[in-house]
Amino acid sequence: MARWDIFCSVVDNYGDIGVTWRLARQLAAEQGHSVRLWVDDLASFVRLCPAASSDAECQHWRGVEVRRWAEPFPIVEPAEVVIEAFACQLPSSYVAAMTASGTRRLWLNLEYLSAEDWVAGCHGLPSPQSGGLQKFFFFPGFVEGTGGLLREADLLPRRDAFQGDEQAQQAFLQSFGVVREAGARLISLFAYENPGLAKWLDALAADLQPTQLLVPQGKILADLQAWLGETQLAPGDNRRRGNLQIHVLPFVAQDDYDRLLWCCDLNAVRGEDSFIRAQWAGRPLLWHIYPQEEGAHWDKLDAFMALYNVGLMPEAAAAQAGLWRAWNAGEGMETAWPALLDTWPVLQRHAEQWCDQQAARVDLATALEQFYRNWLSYAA
Ligand code: TRH
Repeated sequence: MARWDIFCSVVDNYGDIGVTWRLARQLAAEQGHSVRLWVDDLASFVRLCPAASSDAECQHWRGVEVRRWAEPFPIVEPAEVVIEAFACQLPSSYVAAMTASGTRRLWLNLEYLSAEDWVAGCHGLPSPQSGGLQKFFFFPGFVEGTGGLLREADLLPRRDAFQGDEQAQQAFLQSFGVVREAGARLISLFAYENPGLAKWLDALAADLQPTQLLVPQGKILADLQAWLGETQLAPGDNRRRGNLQIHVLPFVAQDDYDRLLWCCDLNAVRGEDSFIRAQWAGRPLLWHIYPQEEGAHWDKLDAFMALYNVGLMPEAAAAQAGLWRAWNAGEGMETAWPALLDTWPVLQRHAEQWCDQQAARVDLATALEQFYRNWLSYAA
């Protein structure tokens, strides 16, 4: 067992805390490490872990010590392994303590996820720091030579049990006031603001097959309200337009969000962490990528689609690419959506195969552990 410190600065949204909280729990539960998670915005943490406090200096959840990261930074002994998530700046007093201790410590920068080719070449590279310290870049990824994806050891067995248990799914949905209608397709919707939503909802409302759309509270609600001609949708609200039924959900606890994805036939997800969780659901997905300056996100989107589409029939690959491109461009999906439905069974099978293929790879927490062990033996 070693002591690990993970530093999380919440830049925007929930991805930073979502990833680090998940990683912290897994390192503690599966690798037996003593993990401290330093968070500069506990309010965001509370959204994912509602039982937590938004102002406690120190609290313990799921085997992790969660510490408020504020200035002045307290005097603490640095851990043996230090992770700065997404290039956040470690407190200068903490770095000074690492230098002064005279003990070698593994310092890692956990990077954002990308399927681009250059990632494998940069994963694990050292970066010398002042004071004789060394930092390593750790890149998650989908291919050999990267750090893998976050996946708890029991995730897929738990998913299988839940997906195989109709009653458990019904009870879960009913806890949000949702009753699944026979023959209805279930879609979850988590996305950034998107002007393309209206046309998609038009298409769903006019579709022969009924749809139930489950929308946790978030940025997309304003576009949904505009389409409905309303101003104040709240969790628990249900609306019907044609063959489309809309259910507004609260922002659910992180573990419940997995269950929501497991219930649905298609999951519209965004950013990084929900995007990965939708892949582990083994169901088709629609990704709203986090928009970057100068359109840098389009390269990331294309890189992922190129990987994901390997082995997929060309018609299905084109349909999926058409839908994802339209959604991310904020365009109407009135042609892309029916084209996707035409290849639906193929996309369903492919989502399962992709999930199995990714699950055969080493997960990110295990890859970090292996990196640490190699580093230790190299040091010895
Ligand atoms: O919130 P995000 O848009 O976060 C983003 C991305 O990480 C992006 O890459 C980053 O650059 C930017 O933040 C700063 O999307 P993401 O990554 O999917 O994180 C959402 C988290 O919220 C994820 O852990 C799932 C969780 N979640 C819940 O726990 N309950 C919910 O009801 C919903 C909808 C999400």
